[in-house]
Amino acid sequence: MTKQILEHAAANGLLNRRHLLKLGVASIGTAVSASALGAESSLNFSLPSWSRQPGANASGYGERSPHTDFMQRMAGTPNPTYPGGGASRTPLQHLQGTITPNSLHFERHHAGVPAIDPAGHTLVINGLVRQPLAFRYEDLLKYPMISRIHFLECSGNSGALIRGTNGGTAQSLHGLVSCAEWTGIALSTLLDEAGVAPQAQWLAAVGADAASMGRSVPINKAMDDVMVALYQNGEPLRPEQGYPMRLFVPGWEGNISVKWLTQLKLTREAGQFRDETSKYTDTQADRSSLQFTFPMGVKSLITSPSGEMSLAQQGLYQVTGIAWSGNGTIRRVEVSADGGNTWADALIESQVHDRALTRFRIPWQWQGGTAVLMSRATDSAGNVQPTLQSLMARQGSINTYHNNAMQRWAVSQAGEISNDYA
Ligand SMILES: Nc1nc2c(c(=O)[nH]1)N[C@H]1C(S)=C(S)[C@@H](COP(=O)(O)O)O[C@H]1N2
Ligand SMILES: [Mo]
Repeated sequence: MTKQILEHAAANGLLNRRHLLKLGVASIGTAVSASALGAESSLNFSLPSWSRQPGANASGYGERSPHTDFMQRMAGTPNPTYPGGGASRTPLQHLQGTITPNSLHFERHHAGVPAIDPAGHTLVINGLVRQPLAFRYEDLLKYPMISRIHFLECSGNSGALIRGTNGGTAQSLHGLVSCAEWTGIALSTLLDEAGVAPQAQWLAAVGADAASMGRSVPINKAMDDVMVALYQNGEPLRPEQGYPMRLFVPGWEGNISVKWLTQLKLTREAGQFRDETSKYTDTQADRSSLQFTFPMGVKSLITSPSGEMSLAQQGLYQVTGIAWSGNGTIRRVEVSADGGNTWADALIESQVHDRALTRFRIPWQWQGGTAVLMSRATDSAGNVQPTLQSLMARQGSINTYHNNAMQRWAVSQAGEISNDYA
């Protein structure tokens, strides 16, 4: 056994599938031997309290176990000069799989969450169309719907790394990404009904929140795979995610998926909204700005072990994380435990969906020394996740949007894990 453990797939303890199978789960579980369950101790075996009486009754709407209440979104402190403005972040380090529970989906609001009564909400399609249309929520429910599993990521996610932040967790540094099954109406269905005029090149999407947040979507994308989403993981959208309806623009920066959607206006030119001029533009080192950087780059992140966790003892750990790309599926994730000197292929352990979170895992034998854990994803278009240095060499340090660089997690001699800003 020891011999196999030491035959590493890469330097510093990463193990491949063969080693994993040989190690088995016996090395983690508490061994239960015949002697431990001898005649006397089995007589003393007592039922836990929850097994001795009936539990709670069935309920109308489920609650999680109180033992998991520590899994919370991390919301910033409210700012009186920016009422309702802010974000909350998904606790990536506590989650497994690829779907974010609705209650833990990240939030980004520019003027808080409007309390919309669907009976009083309207979606209007106007501008360069043959026939302007207005839909009530009830009308939209009658259309055929599609369901797609996609990530949503704010382009400001991970921006702290470019600002040179020390410390932090997977959640505080990278928690502005989540993934859900979105169900709604293909936007092309509604646009075809309105009849898009040939001159229409853009679609201005506006929300019903007090920010009247608007974004411009190129008509080709709008007709391709954009949807008016009504459901999130099978239930109506949460108010935080845009109830009763939002635009959902697969693979593109989160800001363009306009929540509380109330207007779609077809136009010749882009609307030049605040959030595509003064915000969400990528200012380069020479102070020129790139406008409309839409797809989110290929990215991955080790979620466990990760920042501010500690390794209690030497031995086997499951290094696990998420990978995603706005340009297709995840083809490969490599993991390094020595800061990028050597790499081993991680196992892809979830279904691989287009522009969705994908779960990777690789066993790692920590032998007590210092280590730097990092992951590197490659997508189906052949894009490879960059290092932070190469990303900053390319885009400078003024722009903190669209950071898809690799995260380095340093492991100290004592097993403490921290954000290694290097
Ligand atoms: N109407 C409206 N739409 C909006 C926003 C907003 O504040 N108002 N925030 C945007 C931003 S910046 C992001 S990243 C996503 C976040 O979606 P979520 O809160 O469902 O995670 O919604 C976008 N759509
Ligand atoms: Mo965002």
